[in-house]
Amino acid sequence: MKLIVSIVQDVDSDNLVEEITKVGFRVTKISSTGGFLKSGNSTLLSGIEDEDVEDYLNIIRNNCKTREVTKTIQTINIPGQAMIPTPIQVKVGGASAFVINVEKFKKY
Ligand code: 2BA
Repeated sequence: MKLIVSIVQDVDSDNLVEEITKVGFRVTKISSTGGFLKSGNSTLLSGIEDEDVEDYLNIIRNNCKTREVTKTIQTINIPGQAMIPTPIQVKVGGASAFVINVEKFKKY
């Protein structure tokens, strides 16, 4: 069994959970925050049998879109000068998925 931890954009998460559960996989959704943008995203946890991993990853691939967002960073050109807010475009991935070996899975 594998534990698949995937970080997805909030806007894709409801539909993704729907598609994951529709075919019988189980999922837990956790609200999370990206360290770079400091904005909300969603982390999904699923325990998946080895032979189903590719099917599960395909569902993620088909339901998460890459989008561009604007982030304002503070830049300074000369020491002692005021900080200048500078907008930059950041491409946020459809999903970042980690597939982790599960040593043991028990339900009580
Ligand atoms: P954030 O950390 O808020 O990052 C959002 C997007 O900002 C990233 O998209 C990436 O395109 C960009 N980015 C991140 N750090 C950067 C940096 N130091 N310089 C320039 N651009 C940077 P994604 O790579 O698609 O990541 C989306 C979210 O997935 C991340 O949100 C984070 O919450 C999570 N994530 C991605 N890779 C991760 C990893 N290796 N470990 C843990 N969480 C990860």
